[in-house]
Amino acid sequence: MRIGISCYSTFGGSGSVASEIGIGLSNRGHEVHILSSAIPPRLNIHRNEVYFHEVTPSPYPLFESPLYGDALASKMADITQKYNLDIIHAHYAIPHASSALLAKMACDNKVKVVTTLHGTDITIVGADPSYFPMVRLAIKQSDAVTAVSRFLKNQTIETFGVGDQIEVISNFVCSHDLIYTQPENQTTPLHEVPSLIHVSNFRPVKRVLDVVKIYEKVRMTSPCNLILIGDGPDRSEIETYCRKLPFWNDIHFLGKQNQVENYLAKSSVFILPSETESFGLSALEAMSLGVPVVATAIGGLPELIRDKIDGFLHPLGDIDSMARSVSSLLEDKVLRSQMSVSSKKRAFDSFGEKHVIDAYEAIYQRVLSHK
Ligand code: GMT
Repeated sequence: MRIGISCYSTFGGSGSVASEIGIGLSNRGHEVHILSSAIPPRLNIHRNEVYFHEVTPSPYPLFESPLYGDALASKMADITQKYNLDIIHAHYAIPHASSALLAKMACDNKVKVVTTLHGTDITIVGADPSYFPMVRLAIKQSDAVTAVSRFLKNQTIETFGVGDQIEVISNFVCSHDLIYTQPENQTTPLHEVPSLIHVSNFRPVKRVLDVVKIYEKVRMTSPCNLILIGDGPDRSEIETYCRKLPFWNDIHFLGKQNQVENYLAKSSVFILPSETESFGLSALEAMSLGVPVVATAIGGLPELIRDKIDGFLHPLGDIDSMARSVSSLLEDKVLRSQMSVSSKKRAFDSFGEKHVIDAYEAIYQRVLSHK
């Protein structure tokens, strides 16, 4: 099949998932075209045989801001016609899905549109009145819609009153990446001074300040470092807060990193105290490297992390309980080792790449069989 994939080029999960799907499909012999404003970090086009098409909205004095959605729709229509695409797969509804529907119209309905809902395109931004009608239209008019968790499907139906047809296809870990090629029986090494780690886009929904407060409590009994990876609107304020702490030198703000796996593999506990999380790809990636997760029992996280087996789940904002769980993992090496093994097994047994790529291929074939 000839498949166009549109996504954000950020370090965030939806761009990573879209890139990995593209690579997986290309490895199976499909012709894959990625459309985005820049090459997504996960897409190593020197190594993977996928085409990349940059979307560049031209400025014009009349426009108050660049018209990305229109430029994307035009690029989708252009690429569909030039390469005779069968499918446009839109990742994150806003604006990719409505742009894809416009492109479909521009191509006399000769291309099918598959939309994957990722998270805040439903739970936060999509529910905002300024985007709601377009997201609802995309859910109704796409040839197929998928969601990355059961939680997200239910949330879509509850919020938009449509979406019974949505298929749940979870995110996945990739066996082709260096990060996932450690021997099966190798668990995370237990270091003399352990590190806690958090990876996110530092948006309010991630509650990174909770991570720091958990660390402050854990530090009272267990010596450890804190590694914070990523960047975003909350980083500066949190960094200012941390600079006032006596153990500021043990908190490492590393910014955006291409090789997060290098830090994950050396860490003892991953902390994810999000306010909402439709899936939690960063948690899955930590688990795949044998790092137990302490997180909120929210959104799609309980579909991924089994409480007291792969890590610990707690109510939103319950910093005391999360700190106790982190401390227990640091202090009890047997517990940590058991959870490390379960996490890794859970990641590969339940969230492996093969059945996810199979599922997307099956959807493409199905929508193409409907003339
Ligand atoms: O929705 C967002 O805020 C960003 C989005 C992204 O592009 O990373 O994250 C969502 O999609 C990821 C990939 O499917 C999921 O792993 C994240 O849980 C989800 N984020 C939220 O629901 C907050």
